[in-house]
Amino acid sequence: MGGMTASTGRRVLLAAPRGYCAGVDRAVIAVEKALEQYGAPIYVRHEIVHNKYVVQTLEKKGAIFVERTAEVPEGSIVMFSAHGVAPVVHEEAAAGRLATIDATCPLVTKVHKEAVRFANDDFDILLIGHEGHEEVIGTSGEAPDHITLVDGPGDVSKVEVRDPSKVVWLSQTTLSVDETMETVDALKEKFPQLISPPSDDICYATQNRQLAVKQMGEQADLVIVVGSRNSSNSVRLVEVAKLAGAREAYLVDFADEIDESWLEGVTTVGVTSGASVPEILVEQVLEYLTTHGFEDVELVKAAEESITFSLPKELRRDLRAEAAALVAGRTATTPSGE
Ligand code: 0K2
Ligand code: SF4
Repeated sequence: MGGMTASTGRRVLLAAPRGYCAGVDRAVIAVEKALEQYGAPIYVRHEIVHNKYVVQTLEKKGAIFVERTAEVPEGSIVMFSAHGVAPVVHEEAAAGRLATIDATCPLVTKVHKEAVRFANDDFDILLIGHEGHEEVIGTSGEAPDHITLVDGPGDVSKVEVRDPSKVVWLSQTTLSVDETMETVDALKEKFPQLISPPSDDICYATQNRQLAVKQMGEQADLVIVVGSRNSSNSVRLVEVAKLAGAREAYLVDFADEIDESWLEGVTTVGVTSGASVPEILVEQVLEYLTTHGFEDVELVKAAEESITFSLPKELRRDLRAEAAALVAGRTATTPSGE
């Protein structure tokens, strides 16, 4: 409360849950553990999670981020990001004599397995997701001949299938729940026999963060979402906040990106963060708001989360020895060193 001074009525609504999900926590710890166990450098194919601060911090500790497997020197250790990879990437790594650590979120792996199973049953799979997003590239790679990408309701009219009685939809894990349901409704209208995934593909963390920001958006004049531009789940939080009624919603990587003008005429500010965002970045935003007269913080709690995942199994092996053996194997079979 404002103490002796008159209350300005200015307040912050802080979303719960927000920030790290179980898959991100696991992936970030996996990079740190790999650096401790095997020493730098550890190569990571694609940003381990889509967050600038996380990537910069891990780079300082000796992680090297690359976009293509071919950029990783032979005999190195490479980690795959939380978003998952297509099977062909595992093949590339084996061909390049790389020891691999797979930090794909188990909930992404679950969608990969669904794709494989429906493809084996010869279904046409309509994968709802954002074109070009790393996760969608990985999932599609499991069954490229069976999967058609559907990027929102606008894509439905052009979707074609071989047999409308054998169609299933699957999705990226980090989509807007409401927009996905719109897409599904449109698909069902076109293909009445469309089958739904055996369990939710949009993960618990994505759903819960959207629930919280929805509640917040109903009450807030302004919503600040901490997260990076390329983070699908973070960008969705901005959209959901606006649809829920927030006058404005902005995405920031860091507190210093907040423009003072955003606060003009604002009494209630909502704050949340994407699933790839460390809490320290949220704390910095709250500090900024405190110094601008927003001292009262109320929690808007939409769900309780307790799920955790164990670390990638490869971290229990000696990967430097494996990488050395892979290179030795190559030397033995191709003595000319071509
Ligand atoms: O939301 P995105 O899928 O773009 O990814 P991140 O911001 O890295 O969040 C973690 C989710 C990773 C996989 O689902
Ligand atoms: Fe896994 Fe969901 Fe987190 Fe993605 S957002 S890493 S699917 S828990």
